[in-house]
Amino acid sequence: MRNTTHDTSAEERPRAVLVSLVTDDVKRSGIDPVYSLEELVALAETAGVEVLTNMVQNREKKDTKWFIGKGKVQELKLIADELGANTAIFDQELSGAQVRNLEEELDLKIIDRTQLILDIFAQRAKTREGIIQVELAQLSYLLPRLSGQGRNLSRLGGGIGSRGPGESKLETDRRHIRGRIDELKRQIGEVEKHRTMQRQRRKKSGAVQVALVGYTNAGKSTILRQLTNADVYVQNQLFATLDPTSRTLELPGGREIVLTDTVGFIQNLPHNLIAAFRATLEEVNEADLVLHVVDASSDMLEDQMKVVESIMEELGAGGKPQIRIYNKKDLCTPEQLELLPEDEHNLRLNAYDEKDQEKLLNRLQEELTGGTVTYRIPAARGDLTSQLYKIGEVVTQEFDEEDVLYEVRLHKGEAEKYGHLLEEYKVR
Ligand SMILES: Nc1nc2c(ncn2[C@@H]2O[C@H](COP(=O)(O)OP(=O)(O)OP(=O)(O)O)[C@@H](O)[C@H]2O)c(=O)[nH]1
Ligand SMILES: [Mg+2]
Repeated sequence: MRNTTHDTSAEERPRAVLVSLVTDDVKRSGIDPVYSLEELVALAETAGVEVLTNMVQNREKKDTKWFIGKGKVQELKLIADELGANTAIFDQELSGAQVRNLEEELDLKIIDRTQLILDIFAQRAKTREGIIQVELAQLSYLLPRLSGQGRNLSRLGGGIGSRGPGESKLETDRRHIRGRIDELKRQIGEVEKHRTMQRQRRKKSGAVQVALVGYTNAGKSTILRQLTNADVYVQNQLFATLDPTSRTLELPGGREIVLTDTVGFIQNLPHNLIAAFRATLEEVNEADLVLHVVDASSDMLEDQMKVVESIMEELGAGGKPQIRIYNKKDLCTPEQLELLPEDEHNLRLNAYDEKDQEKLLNRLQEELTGGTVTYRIPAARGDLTSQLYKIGEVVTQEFDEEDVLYEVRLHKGEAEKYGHLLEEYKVR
């Protein structure tokens, strides 16, 4: 299954009216509907949609049949006619029945936020791993929406590019889709195995793992590229990065770390997507240190940080040691700058500024280097000595009868991993 936005030359470019329904539930959720709609505009444009206008309805609850109120449906029809729209994109998730009812009444392609995000991911997926994960997410989204629906499967499945999972080989039946889901899960199992092996290899090499996480467009890939010259995709658009990229990097003290760039987060990230991307996001769980990159120049800074933190919790990575990077400080107003903390857990950065890059590397160096510890180890215990070399840098070494006294400057991550064996030989 592929998204076909860019290879439907016969297809006209989607021209869309965006629709947001602000219910009491939405208000309670703490998500700012105005900002959410702005983001929907950016998402739609990222997907190649021409955004014509938007409309908002405040309503206590959604309408079961139409999602928005019946009167609003007619209003939408008029606006769409007048502007020559062929698509309506809703900022909230619709049921399969609502999509069908709206499509029939309006003769527009109906898409919701989740589907739009899935569509962008489908456009972006380049690696085998990414492609499998997106397809799984799309099918998991689609499957519950097929129930009780006897006809015209193809209309429902279609994303922006009109086809999505709908028309090609998926216009068969649910059994077919279930079979495909099982197959994809099996393939993801293999991806997982492969990733685990890669990680074990990296662990053996002793390098500390550092993961860049953050809201989409915060500047994660830029930081990776600036620090390592990695050839990664940097774009002023949402979800530029889909697959994690890792590069080794040498800290000022000569120590090597592995820095990993990851997929960006967004509010209301479809749950199916998080589930499908678990294999990829596992990189975050394995990290010794998380660099949470935020776009400090955004007005929605606080909300974006909250979204990232809650997804991190969901992934089980909430408790990791973390440094917050307030990126794009060069775009901040003096008032914005003033509010940004700077201490051992918070760092202001212009990713393109060499001095700032140096500052970040030094901060990493400090963070990953513990104090010094002295061990007394029997000279005959070569096994322990080799552990010792894993947990840090031996600064001095002194013989004392049958023992050797080692002074070690600890490497934090490794000391936590391998230090326990040496605990009883600690002198101070
Ligand atoms: N002015 C300025 N622009 C920056 C800075 N860091 C990143 N950018 C720009 O911000 C945009 C997004 O950068 P990316 O590195 O692609 O962001 P990302 O976090 O990887 O985004 P996704 O992969 O979409 O999640 C690009 O246009 C960058 O050039 C910075 O410190 N200052
Ligand atoms: Mg990126």
